[in-house]
Amino acid sequence: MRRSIGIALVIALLAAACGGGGGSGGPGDGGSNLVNDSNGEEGQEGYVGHGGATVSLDSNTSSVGSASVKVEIPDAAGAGVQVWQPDGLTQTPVTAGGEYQFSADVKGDAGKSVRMEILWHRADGTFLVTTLGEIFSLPTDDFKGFTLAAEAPDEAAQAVPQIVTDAAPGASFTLWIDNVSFRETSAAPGSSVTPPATP
Ligand SMILES: [Ca+2]
Repeated sequence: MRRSIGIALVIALLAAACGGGGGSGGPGDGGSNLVNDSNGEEGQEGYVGHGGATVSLDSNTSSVGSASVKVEIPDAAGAGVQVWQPDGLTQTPVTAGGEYQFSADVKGDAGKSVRMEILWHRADGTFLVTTLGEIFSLPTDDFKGFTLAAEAPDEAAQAVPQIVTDAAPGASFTLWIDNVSFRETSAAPGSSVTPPATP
């Protein structure tokens, strides 16, 4: 418990530090992090390998804290890591019309092409549509922050953010992900705004 409070505080401080402009900022971080914000420090709960990828905790590499989530990705299109609630079975609730932002620090052991995506689903779990981010090459020296922002489409009630290959990469490779957040930055018109977490 003490530890998660400490981590939440660090995130709040980082958000405050980024708020002054520069950086990849955008309109602000808005509401609290809706997904596992353990940053791979205590486990990889909620991080699910997709398309044959396997997920583990790596305490030798990190952008925040001392560990990150290591994703070993096979030579396959659409393979990578999905971010679910910590049980690994529950999607993250969203409100149609709200603005959402998925951000993460990412690194690879090869400059392979990947992309951030958000899979939107209805309340009954049926699939609606995918928001596709820009394809980018993984940085191999240091972690770099990437962000995908999108409005939750009509009927959307839950979402799964993911980072996956756009095409078969030609060889298996490793991706590390840390400092992950998925938050509502602006509520749908007519609904109440999620207040930022108070320190
Ligand atoms: Ca970490």
